Amino acid sequence: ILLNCTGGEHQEYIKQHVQVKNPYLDTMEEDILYHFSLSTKTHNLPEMFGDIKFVCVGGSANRMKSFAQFIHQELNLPGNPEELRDICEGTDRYCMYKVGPVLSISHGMGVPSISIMLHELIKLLHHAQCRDVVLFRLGTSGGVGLAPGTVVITEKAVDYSFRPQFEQVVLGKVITRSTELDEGVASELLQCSSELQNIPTVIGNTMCTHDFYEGQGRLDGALCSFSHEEKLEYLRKAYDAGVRNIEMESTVFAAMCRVCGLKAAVVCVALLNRFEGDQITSPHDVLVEYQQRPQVLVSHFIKKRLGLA
Ligand code: R2B
Ligand code: URA
Repeated sequence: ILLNCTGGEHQEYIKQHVQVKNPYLDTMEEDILYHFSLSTKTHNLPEMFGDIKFVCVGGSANRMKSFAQFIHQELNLPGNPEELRDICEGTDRYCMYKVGPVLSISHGMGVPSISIMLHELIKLLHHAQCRDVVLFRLGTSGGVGLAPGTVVITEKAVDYSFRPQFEQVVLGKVITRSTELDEGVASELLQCSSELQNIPTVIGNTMCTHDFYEGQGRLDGALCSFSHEEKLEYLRKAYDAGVRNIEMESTVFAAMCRVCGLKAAVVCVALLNRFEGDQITSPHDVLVEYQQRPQVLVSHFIKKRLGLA
């Protein structure tokens, strides 16, 4: 296709298609997406995934299965949502469900886990020749000065020093990548939240850490090397830097999507207010309802984009 493109068309192609940033990939005869249990030789990826427009990722396999069932209902698609097949059933690393133009995938907890998934997902979208794809991370988080249940649309994903960057060690050296997200998608999501009831939503910065306990200033881990006052001082500094929630994947998610020309957004519900405590004490049913909020919001976005809402 590329050979027949004029300069302008080529630019258009680059803009719309999912780009991998690796010259070696094109020289490979087969690409095995090991953690998905898929391969370019054994699966017809353009046929299986070519119509994907929205990719939703989240930590838990069960939650991403429920999301797939939910979006199936919301889009009024034929067939039984209870019978959705896990495309990655050949592995238990990640689960993946396709519902019309929506792909729902789990990524596990933390940067290393989501990063492996994103390498293979971006290659999958590239091999499948997908165009104009928007990616969402739907997650949970700890709120910083927010009431439990508040949904945070991430403005900037920031690191432990509140910088909008992600550090990756490559060949023993640190490479720094920007974590800017798509402003347009974020404001469209905020607009969606105003059209829904019972989804209190804010835009703010999201801090990504490499640990749930000490890394997030918790006093309730197996180890704790700081005082209650020091914890509050750190959270206060985070708040002053615009941080409204803390989770464990946003920076690498933002950085990888950006490099590959994918529009992306992070939508996480705050399960607690970290100024008030560290343990997650809300009852199970309350937590389940909180976790549905990012799903309802993103589903509304998708339906609007498809002209169904
Ligand atoms: C939010 O919740 C998980 C930890 O409980 C982690 O994956 C994250 O980012
Ligand atoms: N996920 C996190 O990473 N932190 C929290 O406090 C809650 C959920």
